[in-house]
Amino acid sequence: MIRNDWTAEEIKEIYDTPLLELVFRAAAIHREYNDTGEVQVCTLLSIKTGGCTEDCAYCPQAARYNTGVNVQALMQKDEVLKYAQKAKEAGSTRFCMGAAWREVRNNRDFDRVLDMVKGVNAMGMEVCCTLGMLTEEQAQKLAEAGLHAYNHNLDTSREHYDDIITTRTYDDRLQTLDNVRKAGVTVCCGGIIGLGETHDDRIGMLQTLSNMPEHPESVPINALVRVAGTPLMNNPKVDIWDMVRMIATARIIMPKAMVRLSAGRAEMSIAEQALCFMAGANSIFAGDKLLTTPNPEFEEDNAMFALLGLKPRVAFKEEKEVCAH
Ligand code: SAM
Ligand code: DTB
Ligand code: SF4
Repeated sequence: MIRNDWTAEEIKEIYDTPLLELVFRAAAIHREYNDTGEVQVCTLLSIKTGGCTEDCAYCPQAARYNTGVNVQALMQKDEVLKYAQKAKEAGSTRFCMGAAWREVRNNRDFDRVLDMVKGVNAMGMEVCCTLGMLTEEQAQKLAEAGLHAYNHNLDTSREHYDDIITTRTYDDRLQTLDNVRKAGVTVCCGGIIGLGETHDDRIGMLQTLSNMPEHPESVPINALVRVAGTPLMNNPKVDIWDMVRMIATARIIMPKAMVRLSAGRAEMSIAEQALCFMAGANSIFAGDKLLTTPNPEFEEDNAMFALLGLKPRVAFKEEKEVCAH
């Protein structure tokens, strides 16, 4: 049963379950709702990098921190499509384009992004974008261009949010997510752990996600990648058990969502990642770079899939199943 009325107490009880029991429960629910043998492989591309006006304390692309990220203007469409083709050939079924923007503006850059979306969609991949805040009209234009998903993370709880970002509000984020929904684009929304949040903050974020009128189809769980020059560079490394708890809890309360083991894999062993898959994660980002930070090599991930007997998930699986019925 899919629920949208989880209380914080209920989520806390799940999150605090003894670890092996929690993993067992999450694995059982995962098996009931999803094909546990498959993991979706996605590729990220930073189409506009660095120089961002915002002050997100974790982010290497904020102009105000000295992180050594090279500023790069919006890429050309043809170049982006070449990357998308390579990603497809390497087995990715979802291609996500990220821009270091506060928000989308109605200008030629946006028109170029719409062309990129059309191009990637025509290649038969699920196309996703993460471009900052969006109006309903902009979301509609992206939908018309063939956008499958829009990523916009809550990042943390409402209570902890102001310690991480001051240049836009939690409600701004929820408004963008609402605009995406209204345009009929699927929602990709999750957060980051390791920002100095409490366990209750994590539970609060999961509650906001799971109590949306419709669960996000995709929930990325990121472990903070600590980048020199950002205010959070000296935060402690995320404990793998916290990552496992987060993934398992997300899986139990949002059984059908794609739970994505997102940033942080470069610092995880295969055994640790296997625990995350056991706990219900069913997607990764492949390729040696996320947006600006390192990610495991393609060959390493191939070897991991072979070792664990995982197979990559096909594109548009949900839609195909609906059509078949
Ligand atoms: N500028 C747009 C925005 O903020 O919505 C899109 C790109 S932004 C880089 C996308 C997401 O990447 C952020 O919301 C955050 O969750 C994640 N992210 C950024 N830096 C990260 C880091 N150092 N570690 C983990 N996740 C990070
Ligand atoms: C998400 O939740 N994680 C991805 C994707 N959505 C856009 C981004 C992770 C970025 C990590 C830092 C970097 O590489 O710049
Ligand atoms: Fe800019 Fe997005 Fe980074 Fe925040 S997370 S600084 S909005 S690129």
